[in-house]
Amino acid sequence: MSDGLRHDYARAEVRAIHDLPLFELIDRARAVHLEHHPKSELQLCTLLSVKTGGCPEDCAYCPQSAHYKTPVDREQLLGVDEVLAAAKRAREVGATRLCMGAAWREVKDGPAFEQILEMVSKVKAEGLETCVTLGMLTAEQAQRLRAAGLDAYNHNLDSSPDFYRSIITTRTFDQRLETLKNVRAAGITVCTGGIIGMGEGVEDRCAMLVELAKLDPHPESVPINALVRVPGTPLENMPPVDPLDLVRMIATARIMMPRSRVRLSAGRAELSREAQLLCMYAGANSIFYGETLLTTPNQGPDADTELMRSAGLSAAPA
Ligand code: SAM
Ligand code: DTB
Ligand code: SF4
Repeated sequence: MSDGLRHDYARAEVRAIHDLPLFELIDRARAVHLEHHPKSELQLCTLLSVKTGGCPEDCAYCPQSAHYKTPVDREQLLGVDEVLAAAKRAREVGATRLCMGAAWREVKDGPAFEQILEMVSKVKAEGLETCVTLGMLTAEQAQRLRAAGLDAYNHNLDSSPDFYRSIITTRTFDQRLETLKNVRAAGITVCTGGIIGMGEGVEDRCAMLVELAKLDPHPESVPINALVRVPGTPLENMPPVDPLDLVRMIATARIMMPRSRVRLSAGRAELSREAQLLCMYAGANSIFYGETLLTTPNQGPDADTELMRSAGLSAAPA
């Protein structure tokens, strides 16, 4: 309880919150939200894939896995200048954080990692918060990222420990927790969440939230993704996520992790404006902002500016 918040939720207790009558759930989540966060602010984070495709992992949802034939081609690590140009564009359209992703299983020491460190320090110098997601990380690598100016590290638990095994076989749930431990120990803020719509049950969704809330302190950011169904991946034919399932997940996460930023993440392009706003009313106060996520389309900045204007939301300061 180092943060004075609860880390010992039982799955049944979470299920009871999750399954409340919808308005009651939203009322509770909104009350928690208003107690801990400004009521009309949205954090705008831009994603950039700095190393795309050809990943050795077999994550069943992922278009970048080398195990599946998808529309995503393998690309080299971007140069520092290309990344800086993208960072400036992101800042100009209003983003406060740049999250750079690499389709790696893990970070390997060597020239590519040195280049990532340079990207981090230069993006930071542009006045943006920096986040990277590079796969597994050792304690030493985490410390080097911190020294380069890294603010946040994204590494998702993805699903419940049980369901995880049916989605990824090439690394374990415990290895994910180990990476998060290294990130926390280095003094980098933790960004970790998961995906719904992969065929998991509500019990799995609740079990994932239990695991996220066990982290002490709670993760600073909790991305909740709806599966983006990409042709060629094993999950391409999953039914679409019911937007109200997303609202329930976000509201439950908000109640369990009151101080965390809950991010309405992938899958937003398929949501109506009203569904997005309901997610935000229920506790989401961060979005991925930009034309693309890592490899798939996102609702662009113009639509987001319009959405924020219509609801009277403002961009959260860095
Ligand atoms: N390779 C690194 C890793 O897996 O840790 C970093 C990049 S990986 C693409 C980051 C996260 O994106 C995954 O953990 C997953 O939660 C999310 N993601 C990937 N493909 C997705 C999809 N099709 N729909 C929703 N979320 C997805
Ligand atoms: C997260 O939770 N979602 C982002 C980010 N963290 C790295 C990635 C979403 C990827 C969606 C599929 C794609 O565009 O490749
Ligand atoms: Fe690789 Fe990350 Fe995609 Fe898994 S989610 S296949 S580790 S890029």
